[in-house]
Amino acid sequence: MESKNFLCFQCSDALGGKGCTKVGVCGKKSDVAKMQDLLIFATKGISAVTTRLRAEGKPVKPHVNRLITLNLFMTITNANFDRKAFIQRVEQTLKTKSKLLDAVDDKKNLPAAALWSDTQENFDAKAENVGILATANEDIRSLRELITYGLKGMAAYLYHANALGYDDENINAFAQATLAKLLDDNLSGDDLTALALETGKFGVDAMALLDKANTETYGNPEVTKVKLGVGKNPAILISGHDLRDLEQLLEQTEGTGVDVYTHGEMLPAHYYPKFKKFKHLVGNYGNAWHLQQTEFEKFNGVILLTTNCLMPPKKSYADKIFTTGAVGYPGCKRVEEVDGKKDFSPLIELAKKCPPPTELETGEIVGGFAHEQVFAVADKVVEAVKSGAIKKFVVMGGCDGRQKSREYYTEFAKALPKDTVILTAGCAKYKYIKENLGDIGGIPRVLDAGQCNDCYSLALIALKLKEVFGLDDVNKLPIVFNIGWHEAKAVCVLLALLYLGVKNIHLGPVLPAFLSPNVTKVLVENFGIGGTSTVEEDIKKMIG
Ligand code: SF4
Ligand code: SF3
Repeated sequence: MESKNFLCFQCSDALGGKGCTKVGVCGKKSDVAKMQDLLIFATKGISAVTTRLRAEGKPVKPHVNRLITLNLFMTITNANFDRKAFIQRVEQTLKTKSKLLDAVDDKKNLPAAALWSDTQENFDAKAENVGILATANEDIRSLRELITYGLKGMAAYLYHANALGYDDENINAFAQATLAKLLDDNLSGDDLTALALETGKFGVDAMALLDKANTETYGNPEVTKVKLGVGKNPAILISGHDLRDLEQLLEQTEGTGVDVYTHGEMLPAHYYPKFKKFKHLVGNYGNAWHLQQTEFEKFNGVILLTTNCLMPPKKSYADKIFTTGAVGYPGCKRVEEVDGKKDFSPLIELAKKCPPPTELETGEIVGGFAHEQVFAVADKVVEAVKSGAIKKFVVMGGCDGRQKSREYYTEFAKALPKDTVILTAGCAKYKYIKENLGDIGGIPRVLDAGQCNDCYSLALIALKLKEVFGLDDVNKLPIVFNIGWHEAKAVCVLLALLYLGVKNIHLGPVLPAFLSPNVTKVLVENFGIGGTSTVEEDIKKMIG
């Protein structure tokens, strides 16, 4: 097995603000990191083939699109730590690609990755040459990675839409054509910058597709109080972003005496009308992903990880962890989909033997302020702005993370003047949603729209306000953006916001390690992107 160094700098935990090289801060080992690099290379290769097929007027089948989508999703931060799973994906990708190649009429000028085929024995050697450092120019490398992470985030959202039966050929075709372009050494920095913005456009489309899939399947989110305490039954904790998994789990646990709790990014499921009918969906347990090693231990029951963020499980609860979809961890049990269905009975049987959860906290939190719910009270909001009761909206969506410096977001939220309203989505909210920040004439000061993909809702709300106030530019609204980021989904959201014309976004707690000084300069000069400093300075700068 390989033990040489690698380079990964795709998340906010990148070691020393530069990148992980021996073992990931996330726990990713070098032999896994290398198979992820190889899978991305193979995925670019098959994408070059599908792009050629489309150019020849030949349709690409859904199973091929889905293979590409899942490959991208699996390599996202804190999703999959299972080397074997990546090896299998590379093999499957090569096999599928070889069949597709037979259908290509004109194989001239296809990139080497499109023609690459190999046996498992050589995978490690091949992986050495196809990682991030294979691109020598640091600015081109930076832009290629920025786009790749945007595409990974987009793939995550597309995957969830697919799970509900929704798909979009334009998004698939764009993602694959873009992956193929990342192999093209003729593309300049300007070409890649334009491609990054276009990735933002398709990021918006992917989030819109998922929004449509979620709301048409589960109804429009409603303002909801979610319980934080626990009941007396044994239980299953479901984490991640996959609502279809939750739906199947709730159907299968109904009447079994096993309760279900949400964790992390699954919290917003409570806001959807369709999930409210399940009385055994008790509440939300714990906080954002980075506290899972202590909180999962106290849960006592079974835990299902449907997407990132998974931390390497502690021995005390590893035997109760199940993974599914893009997530994986060596030694942990898995639930696979068979004919569109997942069988959660092994989880239910195990849960029945477990003690009920240990209570971490009591009380409740309020959320469900997605676009339709906010539009319904738009008059009230506009009135509050016109009367001066609300002076500013502060978008604080994105991710939470393990760095101590992220306490900044709690302190920032608490220090905001009482006439400001926080708009949030994603697990970033855990830094302040339990702080009882009060309300303004009945409008809570923290409006949670949902998961990170529901940043789409925040964008729609901003565009609606622009329309209501008769403004020609979203940047003229009394809205500031102070976003916490951690992983690729937040990169997709960031590119989406840039595409929508939002300027002066503050990004913290650190700027991405994958941005080279020159690329950072472009983002600062053209979009006013900046980092964060101290709470006092930032309040002064952003609120005035
Ligand atoms: Fe490091 Fe983040 Fe990459 Fe893990 S995903 S190896 S923490 S940069
Ligand atoms: Fe959180 Fe991982 Fe990004 Fe969906 S669960 S926002 S960090």
